[in-house]
Amino acid sequence: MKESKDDLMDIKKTHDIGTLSPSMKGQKVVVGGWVEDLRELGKLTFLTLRDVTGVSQIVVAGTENLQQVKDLTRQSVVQITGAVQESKARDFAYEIKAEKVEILSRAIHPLPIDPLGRLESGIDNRLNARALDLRNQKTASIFKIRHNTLLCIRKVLTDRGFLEVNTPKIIGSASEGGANLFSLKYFDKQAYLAQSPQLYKEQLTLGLERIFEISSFYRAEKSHTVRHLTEFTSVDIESAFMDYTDVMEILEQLIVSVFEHVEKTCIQEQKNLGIEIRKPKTPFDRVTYRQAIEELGKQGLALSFGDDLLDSHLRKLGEIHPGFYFLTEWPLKLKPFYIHEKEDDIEVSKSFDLQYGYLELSSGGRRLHDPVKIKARLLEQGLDPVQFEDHLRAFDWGMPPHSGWGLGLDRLMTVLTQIDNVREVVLYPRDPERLFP
Ligand code: AMO
Repeated sequence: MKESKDDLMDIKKTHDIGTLSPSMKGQKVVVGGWVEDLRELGKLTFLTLRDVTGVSQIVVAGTENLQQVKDLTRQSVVQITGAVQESKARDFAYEIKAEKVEILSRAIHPLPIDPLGRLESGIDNRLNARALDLRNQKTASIFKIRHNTLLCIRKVLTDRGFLEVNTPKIIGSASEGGANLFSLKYFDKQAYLAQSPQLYKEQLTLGLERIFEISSFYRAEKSHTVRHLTEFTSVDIESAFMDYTDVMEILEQLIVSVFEHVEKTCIQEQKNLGIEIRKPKTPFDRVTYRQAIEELGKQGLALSFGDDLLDSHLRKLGEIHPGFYFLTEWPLKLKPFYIHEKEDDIEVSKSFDLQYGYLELSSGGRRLHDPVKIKARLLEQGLDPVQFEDHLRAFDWGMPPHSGWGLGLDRLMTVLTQIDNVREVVLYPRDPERLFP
């Protein structure tokens, strides 16, 4: 069988652009990437070639090579074989003199968005062409920071003795109760998408003591805000033999470590985004719910014990406590059935939210581990204990006291990158309107 030109072509590169330097003068290299810019100057054509690691200038000369790049569109993918040489260009410390130019894939013209960002595109257009949007260095920087955040979270929790687990996302009954569940047909049965790993993570403390999960969860909420998605990423931990104040301390340390790690490892990314990531001040303020309603009362926002804090209240509290702070000890009746009461003040719960100004980043608390109490709380909240039978069984097998939290990774990313809209920090966000791409 005759091989086609494509089969014969070696598509590999010898170097990523980011590894090249002026000290490699004279060395032959094969690089590949996409053409950001293209300028004809007399008998030469200059290409600006980018790959995921960096950007370089390519000098193209000679009839055959010039013919190759003559009608080349920006963002097309090329492979260049050539030698590193000194450059006279202001922006480049070296350049590559092309010996061979291979066009691997042509980009159409015009493209749906300008990935260089010279022509500004609205967020909807950018999300509709998300893969191309990632060639924009600002957008790529967000996801490099996200990657480094995840690396750091895994390291910190592993070092603290937590084991990473994966719990099911297709479930047979509601994990937390409530109406915001997506339902789906599971062959001839009714199933749901998990809102949270809550029940599984609690059960797992029975055998594994300290666990964490980083995963997508689903909420069928028709919220059109910059902080809500229908599919979001949650970092969840659960630990046996810890109280709520212990897991708050872990959360605070984790946040500080993430900021320190990203500050050090994502220097170019911060430049690209025009931001400076700095370690937050510690310890974070700890404000009880009772203190919070007192503070709000002084600002003319009168609330009684047991009232939920609305967006307007949280915004006011955010002005009083800018940055990170814990809002603790919520009225028990405002918290889910699994949250433990304070032994010396049973209307109050052993719970907390981590706030960044008005924005809720995490919530957690000490859990009930006595099945009799859990059943009573389910009934109080109008939930049917029969629906929770599988879960409750585990509480008869020797369930240790335990605490945990769930942290919204996407919301944390908006704080780190100083970008308001959560859609910017998620590759393919899902909200009530957006199901594609
Ligand atoms: P909660 O429902 O407060 O708690 O969720 C935990 C954190 O997840 C994030 N989050 C969201 N982010 C984006 N879009 C959404 N629709 C969305 N919903 C929630 C928030 C929130 O603080 N089981 C408990 C946690 C626990 O007690 O361990 C729970 O799910 O940042």
